[in-house]
Amino acid sequence: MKRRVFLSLILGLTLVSCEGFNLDRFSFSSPHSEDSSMKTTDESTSEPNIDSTSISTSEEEINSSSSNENNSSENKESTSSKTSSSSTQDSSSQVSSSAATSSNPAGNSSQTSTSESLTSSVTTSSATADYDDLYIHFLELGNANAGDSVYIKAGDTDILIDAGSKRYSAPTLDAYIKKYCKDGKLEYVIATHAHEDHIAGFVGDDDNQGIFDLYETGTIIDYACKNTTSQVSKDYEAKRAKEVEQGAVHYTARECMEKTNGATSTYTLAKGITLNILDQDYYYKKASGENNHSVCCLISQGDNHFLFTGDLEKEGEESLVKRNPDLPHVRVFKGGHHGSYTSSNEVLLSKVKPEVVCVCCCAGTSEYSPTKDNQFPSQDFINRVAPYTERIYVTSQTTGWKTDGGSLSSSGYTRKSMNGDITVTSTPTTFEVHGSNNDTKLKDTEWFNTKVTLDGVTSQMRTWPNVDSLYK
Ligand SMILES: [Ca+2]
Ligand SMILES: [Zn+2]
Repeated sequence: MKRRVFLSLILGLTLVSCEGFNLDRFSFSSPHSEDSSMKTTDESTSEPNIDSTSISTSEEEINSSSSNENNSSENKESTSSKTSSSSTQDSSSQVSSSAATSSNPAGNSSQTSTSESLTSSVTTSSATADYDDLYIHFLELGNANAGDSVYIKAGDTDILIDAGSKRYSAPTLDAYIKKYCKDGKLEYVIATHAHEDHIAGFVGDDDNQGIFDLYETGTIIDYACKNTTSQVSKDYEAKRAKEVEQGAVHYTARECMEKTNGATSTYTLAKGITLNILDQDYYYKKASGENNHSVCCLISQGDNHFLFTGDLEKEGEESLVKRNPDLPHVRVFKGGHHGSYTSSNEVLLSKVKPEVVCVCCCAGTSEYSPTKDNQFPSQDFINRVAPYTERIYVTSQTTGWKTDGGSLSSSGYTRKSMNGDITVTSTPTTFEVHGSNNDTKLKDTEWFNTKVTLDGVTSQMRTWPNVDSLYK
């Protein structure tokens, strides 16, 4: 018993330490820093176009909520929005341009393993019969805000990594997920960190039931530490506790690594398909914000590995690489932190050499930053990814920009699909990536190539660096 008391004390101290940090929400080094504190544009309908009424509403909201972290105004706006997603699990037949690779040219999948957690995922391919089907869907969220939600179908198992971007995103997520999840149960849920744009959809609001209301959940894995005291994070944790009361099990990423309270780091999702929770430093110590607390994981099927790091930033990526020396080459990497310059650093990219990078964001949204250079996906992110792959895909984009001196105007633009809902179809040795809207690479999209004039200087939104990409 003494040991238990001691452990409780240690745990308590750890939690206090994690809770005690003050987040600088407006720090420019972390443009996507917190919740809806810089919220600008909301959409009230499922239509991509924002009418002038909703724009003026959101302008008012900007002024009133700019320093309101716990914001009660966390948008209770009702929406019946459903995305116009047309993608289905058979959608691979719709599109032809994306490559299906059958080799592993940059692969380093036969590393000597020092990390137990990855050992089981580093396999060589064998007969397809040994594997269930695997589909990974990067979801478009139905609004012009950055946020993550990745729905995965592995055999009969349903996995959801994050439920962004707003509370009112929940109906959009539900409309998509229920097309594939036929038993009403998400066997695995991962909430990477405590930011609104990753957890709000689990919660919902008075007008929109959240994912936790709509689905039974099996195993919930989430962040070991948080700094924020935001209402949405409290609401998330309260609803998570309710799920546990109703039979779900909950583990923090730290418990997964330490294999305590029944947790483990490797989960078999379906035949030949595993989920590995990846270790990193900020499961154990406080970070200067939520992002570095992100739960990181690898999903593997034969030679195919898929990496998800939430909003992990540079220090976290460095620790991830250090703690996972056998991190394999990955087919697809979810672009870190919505394509922010803070993430997808060379230290990680050089290790995993992604063939495809999928970015969950609304390209160009001024939600977190009014300046062109800092909007997602950032030029720095593009410059760093380009040597590895031209195949960067982004869910949504903004169009119709107005300028305001040196900045893009925070209102007046509209959202439309870029690639749309992006679906990865994996077999043990091949994979395909297709968007529900199109398969256009980021560098060829409308947003990327749009010219804007800021402070008298005209330039494209983004430029593609003069490099020879490993993957075209
Ligand atoms: Ca299920
Ligand atoms: Zn985020």
